[in-house]
Amino acid sequence: RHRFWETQPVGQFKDLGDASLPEGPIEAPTPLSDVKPEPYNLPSQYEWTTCDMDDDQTCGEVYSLLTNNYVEDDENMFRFNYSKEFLRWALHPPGYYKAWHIGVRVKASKKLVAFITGVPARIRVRDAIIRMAEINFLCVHKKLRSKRLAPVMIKEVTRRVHLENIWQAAYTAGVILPTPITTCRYWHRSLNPKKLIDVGFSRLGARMTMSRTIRLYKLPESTVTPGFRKMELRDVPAVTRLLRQYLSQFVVAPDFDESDVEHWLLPLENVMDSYLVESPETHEITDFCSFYTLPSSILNNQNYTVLKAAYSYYTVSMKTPLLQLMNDALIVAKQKDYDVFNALDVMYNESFLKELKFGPGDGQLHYYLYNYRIRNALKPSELGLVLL
Ligand code: NHW
Ligand code: EN5
Repeated sequence: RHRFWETQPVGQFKDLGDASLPEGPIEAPTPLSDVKPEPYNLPSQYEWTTCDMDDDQTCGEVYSLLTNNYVEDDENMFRFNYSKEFLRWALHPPGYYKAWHIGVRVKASKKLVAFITGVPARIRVRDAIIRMAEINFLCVHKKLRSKRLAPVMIKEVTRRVHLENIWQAAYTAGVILPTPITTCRYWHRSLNPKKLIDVGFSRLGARMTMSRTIRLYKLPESTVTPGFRKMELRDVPAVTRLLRQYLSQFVVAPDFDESDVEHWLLPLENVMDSYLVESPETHEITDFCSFYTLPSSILNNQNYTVLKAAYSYYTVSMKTPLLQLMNDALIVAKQKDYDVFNALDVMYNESFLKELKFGPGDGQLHYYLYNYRIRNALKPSELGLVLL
């Protein structure tokens, strides 16, 4: 059924529920001298290219490929539209490898037609902290689909990751592959219900009018938590401590140090928003929330071209109730003109989704590990990892 994935060191469907299989790496590392030193073969019209995302032209080519060919919803009404600034940021975390930003060009025209990336991360699975690659932005041009290019791209990124002596990876997908460590649901909180209904993102509920719907989703003008403010560079040590402590309770979560927090969580205009609660009395940092900006192109609509979406990232509630913290996040997102606020049912998110008027989406997100077996699938609430 899965000609490619059956050959890879991933949990296989036939092994589900086999209690004799140990948890941990599926294959042992090989000596680096045994890693294939030259790239995999592509069909002869194509060539490999390493994409320097600091180069404006290259970044623009990647942006165009993804804008026109990346992930769509099941009815092809919306397509993810990651911005150039977002792509640059997502691909340049501490210790990144340029060789892991891999493109495929047509030899004759140099047109970029496929892409895949990895970035390094330390991910904890139960007690074990493992160096991994986070794989993302796999894309093959629409005209070159179903030609088995994706397996070659995956093998090539795997080879380049192995060359750095890294043997595990984490990735997410909307499709089912062998085999998810957990399956999450997307939830959506309308901020601009009229536009969402106009573009077909949501529907007017039964026995609902537009004005009742607008009233239903109305939010206060300003945040309510005393001491709620934007995160700053000076907050990195306190936020790192808070986040490390909080993430320690989940089965799978990133192992963030201060340089990771500085990169992944500091606010970056139109990319990352992060807020915290500083106690007005003690000046302690007690809570934290963040969301990233990922617009979607609206395909085939006369009135609108982009949907401005915020995606919940990492949240830590120690003193402020999670419900109130997330409500403040909704309020700032509304102030900043986002149309919708999205969240997965990971970590403690279940506890606020219904009360804050999120509704379940029609999309799922499956989480995977490469070359690492987990004995039983996790519940989404046991997962402390959010990929972009
Ligand atoms: S998920 C987003 C993936 N991108 C899109 O959905 C964009 C639109 N679609 C496309 O561009 C986030 C194409 O349809 C793609 C497939 C390129 C998806 N992951 O070339 P063929 C990520 O980026 C398998 C993994 O003919 P195609 C995460 C499929 O099951 N495998 O198909 C990426 C089949 O294998 P099988 C996927 O439609 C994680 C084979 O590809 C997949 O022209 C990557 C068919 O290939 C997906 N999303 O191109 C894995 N979609 O065995 C990283 C399909 O079933 C692993 N396939 O026959 C770790 C690597 C590092 C290890 C380090 C130690
Ligand atoms: C790797 N980083 O399907 C990501 N999105 O629900 C790759 N649905 O937006 C994998 N179909 O339910 C990504 N509106 C996998 C996701 C791919 C994109 C996707 C879904 C997630 C989505 C929307 C629009 C559906 C349009 C028709 C949806 C309902 C919202 C409604 C708001 C009011 C309350 C009830 C729910």
